[in-house]
Amino acid sequence: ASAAPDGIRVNQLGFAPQARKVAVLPAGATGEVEVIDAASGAVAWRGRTKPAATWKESGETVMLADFSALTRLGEYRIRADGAAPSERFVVRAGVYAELNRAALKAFYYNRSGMALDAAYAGVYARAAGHPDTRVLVHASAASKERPEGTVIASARGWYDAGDYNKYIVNSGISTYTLLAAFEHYPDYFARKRTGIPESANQLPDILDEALWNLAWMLTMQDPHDGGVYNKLTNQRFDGIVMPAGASTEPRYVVQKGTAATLDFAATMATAARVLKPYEQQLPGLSARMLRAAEAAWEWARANPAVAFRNPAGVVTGEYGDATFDDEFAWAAAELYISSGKDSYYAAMQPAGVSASVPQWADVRGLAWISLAHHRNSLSAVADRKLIAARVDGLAASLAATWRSSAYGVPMQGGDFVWGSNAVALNQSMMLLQAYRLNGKRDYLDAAQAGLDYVLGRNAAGYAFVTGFGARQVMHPHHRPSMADKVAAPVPGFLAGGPHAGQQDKGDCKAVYPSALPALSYIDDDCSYASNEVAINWNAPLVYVSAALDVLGGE
Ligand code: G3I
Ligand code: 9MR
Repeated sequence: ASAAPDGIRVNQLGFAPQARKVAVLPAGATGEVEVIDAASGAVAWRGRTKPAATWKESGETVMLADFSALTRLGEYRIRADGAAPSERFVVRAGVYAELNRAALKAFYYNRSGMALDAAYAGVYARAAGHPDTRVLVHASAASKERPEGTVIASARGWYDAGDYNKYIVNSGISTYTLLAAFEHYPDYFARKRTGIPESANQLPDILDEALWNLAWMLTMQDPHDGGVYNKLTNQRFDGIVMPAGASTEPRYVVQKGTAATLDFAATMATAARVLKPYEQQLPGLSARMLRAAEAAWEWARANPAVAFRNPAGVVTGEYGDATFDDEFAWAAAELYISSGKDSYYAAMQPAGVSASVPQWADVRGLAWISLAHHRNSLSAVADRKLIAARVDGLAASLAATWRSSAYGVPMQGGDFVWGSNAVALNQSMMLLQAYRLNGKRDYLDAAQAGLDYVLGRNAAGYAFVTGFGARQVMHPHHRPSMADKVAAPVPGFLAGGPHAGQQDKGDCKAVYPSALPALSYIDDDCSYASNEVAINWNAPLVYVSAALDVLGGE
């Protein structure tokens, strides 16, 4: 099935009964809309659209239909004269449970150094690649204790994306987001089994998954000084091969840096707190993580401005970031919460820290997420009013955009960057923090709109998660999906999404359908700038799908 370009757009999975439910209709449609039972054709809801408006991001003139009043469980389609009907969707509780399970399982499919057994991976079973048990210290990372060429073990971890390298900066925000999902919705994840080798143990699967990467992250810290290497990488990207078929040229740990070290500190401090109740299963680990976090913090204090640039000869992903105030704030906040030491709160200098939608290069929003979640148990130094004001302030501005958007989404202009679908979900994640604080219904509804957007209520008309929805992404830039000879891509991955910059034009022969931001997407595996997958894009999908399942009433 494929949504005609002039079709009615809707979240192709569906909605919880009490959720805000919105569809986008093309300008050619009449203002009369019907939601019909998909099987019987009976009319379940009838109403009118809002007036037409133009979304400059896609150049479309569209109308919104709000059918939230339809709460009866069922499977439906939306129709209107003058437009192709929508795809099918359902109304029921727990509507994102399978999506959430798959989004989390995607991390398993991207594990480095592990064979994926058919018992867990089905047709996506594969041999292990990149054991990383013998990795070289690169010239850029050499120290007295570890000169160039020193061999270290740095196994496990997730591949970053469609490539096979492992980057600390991007691992930090990704791992944190999974830990936060568990910290905020423990009951939801306590029961959730993703079908991984650890599913039979005493830990929730989401923690087992996070531990796979945390174990690797710990190896990326130089034990002699607390500094953390930016990445574990090939010199050049591997070809389009399965992990086991990848180049056997040496892999390196490359240059320590301030951003990587602080992201590590924040993530380890968070993990120390979240894993503390599992002392029996993980003896000593929580304390070890907190020590590692504090040692990283000390290194960053002594080396406060070491920006990362790819050293000569290394051309893989850079995740270069030269501003560190956000990483300092995030690390300080997590260390404060987990250690209870007021000095970290002071070091955060919270009055000078704004809130923004998180992404790999800007992590200050993560500090506010954690402070808001823990606000009732913080020590006296914490300014609770400030915490609430920061979280609400960001949500209010996102909700204002959502309210005035022709598409009814918080996404706009500058949000269509590389990985824009994750911008939508990180916006939702921040809106949800404000909703959890003050219960303002608009924030929940705007957060729902962000998930609706990636699941089909978008200009490209795709449900952007592999394996889900009626109009699916089939060709992500993901080496296993490209090389495995299975027609369907590995499921549960969020495609990067429309990217106004179209920064793969030189390499990708496929043609972008439009120069407009919201249409700058190609479902072709050559399009790494619009159709790659990445751990930092999947993590907010895990968070938001869980939160909306829980808050919508599973
Ligand atoms: O910071 C500049 C800004 O000053 C400028 O105005 C703007 C206009 O183009 O660009 C900004 O830089 C962008 C940067 O991200 C920071 O947002 C670059 O153009 C853009 O190319 C860059 O994209 C990153 C991309 O790697 C290329 O480096 C993506 O955020 C990042 O998600 C992506 O990550 C890759 C890894 O490197 C390798 N593994 C796969 C992964 C996903 O594609
Ligand atoms: O596969 C690489 C992808 O993971 C990166 O995000 C992207 C940008 O750094 O680069 C991809 O590799 C391409 C390389 O940059 C240029 N030659 C084609 C490669 C894709 O096959």
